[in-house]
Amino acid sequence: MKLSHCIRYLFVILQSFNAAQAALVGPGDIAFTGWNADSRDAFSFVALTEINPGETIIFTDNEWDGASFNSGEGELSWTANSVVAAGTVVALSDINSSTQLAASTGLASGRINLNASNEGLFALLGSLAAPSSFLTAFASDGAAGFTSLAGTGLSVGLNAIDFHATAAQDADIFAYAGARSGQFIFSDYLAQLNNTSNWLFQGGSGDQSDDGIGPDAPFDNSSFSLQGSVVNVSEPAGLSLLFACAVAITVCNRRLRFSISS
Ligand SMILES: [Ca+2]
Ligand SMILES: [Ca+2]
Ligand SMILES: [Ca+2]
Repeated sequence: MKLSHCIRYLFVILQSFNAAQAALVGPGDIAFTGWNADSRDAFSFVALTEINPGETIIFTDNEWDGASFNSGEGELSWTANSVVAAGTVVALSDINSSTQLAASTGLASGRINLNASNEGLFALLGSLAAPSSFLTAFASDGAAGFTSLAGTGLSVGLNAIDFHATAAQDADIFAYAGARSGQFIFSDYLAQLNNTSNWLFQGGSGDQSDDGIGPDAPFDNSSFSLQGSVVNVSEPAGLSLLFACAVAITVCNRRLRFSISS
């Protein structure tokens, strides 16, 4: 085997590895960064893994009872139409208007009218009738918002956020105000993103989303970044990559030696 073939072989392995890793899989792959139930409803989320073109996230404010969603509220789908890099914040505005709904990147359709109290918002893969995996969830007031997280694989504080029994319970607008830099891997932002003390909020009668007092909409959509230039690779994936490269180098090395000696 020629050296150029070896290099190409390694490159294909690395490409395959990247393609296999960059996809929405489950809890913690995204996290909410903004939520507004006043006036022009909106929410935003950060991609904590790369999202491929064609991947779709379903959002709903229906309640989950541990096995299925009830009905009567809204559903919205968002589909990436280009690669969305990890760390990107995606903003969906005017979600309570199917005609004015807009996404900062990707394509959105549907409608969700967020309640100013006792509301929840789920993000999932698959469909409402048959979710294949939940990504995250937001509740302005615990069980009154989620109903239940049973069977979702989500945990409050880890990959879901709940403002029940905090000063922000049943507020109308919430915005993440924590750090967006300083972590070595994107998943290390989950604890900060799902910690209610890192959020600004406002509530009350009238519109607090456009009163000049933080938080206001639109939200801060600046990207999250990593410390230094460390590649975002999870531990099992990193070990797999290391093993694949070691095998490839061994094979190439043996074939090169065979080529030279023969
Ligand atoms: Ca609801
Ligand atoms: Ca209000
Ligand atoms: Ca405000």
